[in-house]
Amino acid sequence: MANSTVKNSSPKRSLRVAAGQLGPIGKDETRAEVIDRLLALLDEAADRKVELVAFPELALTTFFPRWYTEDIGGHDHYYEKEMPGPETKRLFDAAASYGIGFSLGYAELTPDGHRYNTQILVERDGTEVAKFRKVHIPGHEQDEPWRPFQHLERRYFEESPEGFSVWPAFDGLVGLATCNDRRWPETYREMGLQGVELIMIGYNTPVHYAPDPVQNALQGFHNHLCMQAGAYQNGTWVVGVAKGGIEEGVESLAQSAIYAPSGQIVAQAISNGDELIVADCDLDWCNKYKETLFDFARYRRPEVYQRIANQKGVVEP
Ligand code: ING
Repeated sequence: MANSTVKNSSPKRSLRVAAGQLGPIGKDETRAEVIDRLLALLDEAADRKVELVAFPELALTTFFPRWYTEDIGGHDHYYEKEMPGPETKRLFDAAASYGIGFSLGYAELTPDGHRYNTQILVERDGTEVAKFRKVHIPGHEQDEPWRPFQHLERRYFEESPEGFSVWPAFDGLVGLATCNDRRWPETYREMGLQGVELIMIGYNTPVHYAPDPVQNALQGFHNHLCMQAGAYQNGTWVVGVAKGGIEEGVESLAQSAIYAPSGQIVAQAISNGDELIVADCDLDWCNKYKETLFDFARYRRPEVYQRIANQKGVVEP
């Protein structure tokens, strides 16, 4: 009788992924200074043989929606008119020379005058995979002087008309979401229904939540709660990457983390500053959930979920 057991170890699709967390970016910090910080994280990623680095939301500038301007164009100097542009090209060139892919959040001003909170996804060979525009825009549209600081994203960014996509890249299926998107279960399920295996989510999250300050102490809990649930309920890896620390007087949540399809946290930042956290993500691990508990084709009941897609607000019985 054969005494050698043949392990059915088909080669794992293991991807070494990092979150490139940033500390505060001052309102007068130049893009060149910020790019130097991103390059330092990229250098460390190369040393650690990382293949894909997720950078935060609005990673090139300070979080300018905290200040009201009468003129909507008052913050236009914080937007990118092209990506890569003259200042960001250094980052793209360095990443391509290392063979490292990355996602990068920035404020986008399109040639026809649209303003989006955007992320770009770049493959290891330097080619652009996709651009994603933030879907759920939190905060308010007008100056609200009662607040210690503003959260005027709804003044300075339009909602994405495109929604959530998933792209074949990095030997798997990859998706993007931005900050407030991570709080909505629809975000993950829209990508889960496209087979997503890795979602990268950049965020800038003030600790103080003016409409209900009781939530301040729960920001870290809510941060992990959303992404652990999203990962588990859709059998996908999730990378949450912060711009944290006290930025222009506003304390922002750090606690970047990498979440397995089980919902477990497999890597977590310990600082509020520039910090690289790394995890080896076995993309085939997703199937332990996609092919069992969350076998959507077998168990989902869209015929009784019609409200989720077709109804915006609450309609009481
Ligand atoms: N920021 C915040 C976020 O959703 C916010 C807005 C802050 C919501 C605090 C709730 C509590 O993380 C962005 N940029 O969406």
